[in-house]
Amino acid sequence: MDKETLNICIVGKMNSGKSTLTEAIINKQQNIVSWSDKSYEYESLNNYNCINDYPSVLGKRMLENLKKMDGMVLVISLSDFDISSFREYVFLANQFEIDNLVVFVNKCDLENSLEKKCYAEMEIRNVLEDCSLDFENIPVIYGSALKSLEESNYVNSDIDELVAIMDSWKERKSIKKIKKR
Ligand SMILES: Nc1nc2c(ncn2[C@@H]2O[C@H](COP(=O)(O)OP(=O)(O)OP(=O)(O)O)[C@@H](O)[C@H]2O)c(=O)[nH]1
Ligand SMILES: [Mg+2]
Repeated sequence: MDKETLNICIVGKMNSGKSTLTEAIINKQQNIVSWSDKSYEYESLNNYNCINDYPSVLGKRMLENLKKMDGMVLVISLSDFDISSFREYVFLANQFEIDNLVVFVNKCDLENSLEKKCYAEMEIRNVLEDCSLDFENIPVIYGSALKSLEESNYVNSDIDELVAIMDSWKERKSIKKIKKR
């Protein structure tokens, strides 16, 4: 079966670690097909994934670009946790009907208390529920993009888990309809 090309955007508040996470994902790939400024395509087991490292403030062109996205990685930092900006990105995912979603809670190397993680999880699920998303089934991963990059012996199952989730995604149906027209 032919592999599909999936467009995936990495979004989140300024400094949440989007670019570091993008680098950590790409660092794990054997088959990089192409790259340009802020955009990298690699061949995975099931797909061709084109990862787009978005800026925190989305201008008109970036918003327009969301129409082409099959999936979204929502990055939120645990150390300076800001649920209100997170809500804005979830709102965009909903508005643009991006149904392949994963939340990456970053900077867990700086803030690792179970209490803080439980609080973050509750807040995140509340926002997903408020936006009428399938809030119970959207994966929430806790990790550290920087650790993954810096420490080669760091057991970075967080990034592996993220990569595996993206590889399980399929092209979104609403896009397929547009492409077939
Ligand atoms: N401690 C720690 N620092 C991190 C982690 N990920 C990123 N950082 C740091 O956070 C800062 C911002 O990281 P970036 O990856 O540039 O964040 P960004 O979201 O791309 O930032 P903008 O593009 O400016 O919005 C940098 O100093 C990174 O080294 C992490 O997991 N842990
Ligand atoms: Mg960046």
